[in-house]
Amino acid sequence: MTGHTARTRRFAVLAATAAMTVAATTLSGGTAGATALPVPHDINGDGYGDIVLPAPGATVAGKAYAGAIVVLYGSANGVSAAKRAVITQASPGVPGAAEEGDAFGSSIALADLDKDGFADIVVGSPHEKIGSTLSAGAVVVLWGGKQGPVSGVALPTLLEQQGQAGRDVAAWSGPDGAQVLVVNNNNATRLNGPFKRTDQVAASSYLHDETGYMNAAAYGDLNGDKAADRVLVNGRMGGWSGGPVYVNSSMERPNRLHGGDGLIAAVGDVNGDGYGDVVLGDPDDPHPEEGPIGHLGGAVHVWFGSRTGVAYDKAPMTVHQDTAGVPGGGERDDAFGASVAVADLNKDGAAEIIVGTPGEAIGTKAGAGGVVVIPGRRTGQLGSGSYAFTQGTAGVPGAVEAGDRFGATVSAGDLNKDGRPDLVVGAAQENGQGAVWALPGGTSGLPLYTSSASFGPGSLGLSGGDWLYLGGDHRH
Ligand SMILES: [Ca+2]
Ligand SMILES: [Ca+2]
Ligand SMILES: [Ca+2]
Ligand SMILES: [Ca+2]
Repeated sequence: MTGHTARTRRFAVLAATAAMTVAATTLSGGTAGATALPVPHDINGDGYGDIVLPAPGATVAGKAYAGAIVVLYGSANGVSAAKRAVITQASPGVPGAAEEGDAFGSSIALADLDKDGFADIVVGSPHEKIGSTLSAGAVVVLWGGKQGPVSGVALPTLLEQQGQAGRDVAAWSGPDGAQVLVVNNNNATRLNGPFKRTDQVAASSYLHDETGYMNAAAYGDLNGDKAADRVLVNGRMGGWSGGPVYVNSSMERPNRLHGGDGLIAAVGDVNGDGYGDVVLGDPDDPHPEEGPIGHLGGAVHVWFGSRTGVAYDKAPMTVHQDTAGVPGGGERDDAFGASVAVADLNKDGAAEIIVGTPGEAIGTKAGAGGVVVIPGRRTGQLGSGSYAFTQGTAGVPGAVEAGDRFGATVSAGDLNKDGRPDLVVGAAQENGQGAVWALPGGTSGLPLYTSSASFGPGSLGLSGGDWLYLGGDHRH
């Protein structure tokens, strides 16, 4: 893809509208929030993990950028376009109405919120107009079930006046109950369960009040108590390459990670000690006026969990393309860390970090993009044994083209019930509209490139022009 700058602006105007009240300390750059691929969960209860794809720029009944999501149901053969559901705000049972620029599907999270055995889908539409407020944002839950999602409920977002509620969402279901985190422009709201299909969600709490530009949220278990720990990531701020990061923050206790810096987060047990670790993607190059913060080409930072959670005063372990064992080298605009997922691909007990580098040049093709997998390990510096793949890897469908942004989003989870996580990769600008790849995990942990499949808007029945963002992109 090339030459779509004018349309980017059109999307930005349509989709971002008046709520672009970016804090003065924010560097220019990101407009919409984190648009990531969720971790697969079983939505229809057949035992196979299902993946939900964002398509926030899809046209719905003539409404440009109204947005859609696509459920690809897992099976013994993984996912296929034949077993899918395309869901929009015009679908029966979905709260709200499909309107131009809503960007439904900008954020997605999966968890069994009502604990009926079917995973439920939390979907944000951050540019939804509420009353006369443009881009107030809205979040809905679509209930999982045997027939897939056929009904849903709107969640209270509490802080609509902040704008862009649903920039990102995270969801949790554990022995301690269910929770949803809703990120808006400057803040985040936690919604506590119980979530019931028959009731409005009752309990909600105001969560966080640091001045800033909130970008992303994640849940995990950092101290082994099987209860939810929350990670919130600010957007770009002056003096940082990304934004500061907060763990279990509240109005009273911000709990900011020392030197914490990134744009997106994922949680998984990278060193196999039973405690979830916070993995941050920090894709931005050091800013010339702000000093040498960040790493050229981007980086990933890991805070290790422990019995007492993450150590706020400790430095993280940092990995980038100039770390020994990691393929490639850090170059301007690689955007290593633009997407991260954590999953134990080779089943050795230490989870791998899957990192997107959507800005990476492949040969002479600028911004073609790639994915790097960093093996988890119990001790020592992460990096050794890393490997990378692109659309040019033998067996991977597609071709390396400039500006595809392959790796703009990544996810991992078992879609074919063989016990091994499969990889899902988005290329935000494939043919200008985006596309998604599913790569089955092999016995060695390496993806089975020759068994992988790709899905474009046509194969999924989506309509729309350029900037459809099938598969998402963390920075529109
Ligand atoms: Ca399923
Ligand atoms: Ca459920
Ligand atoms: Ca750990
Ligand atoms: Ca592993």
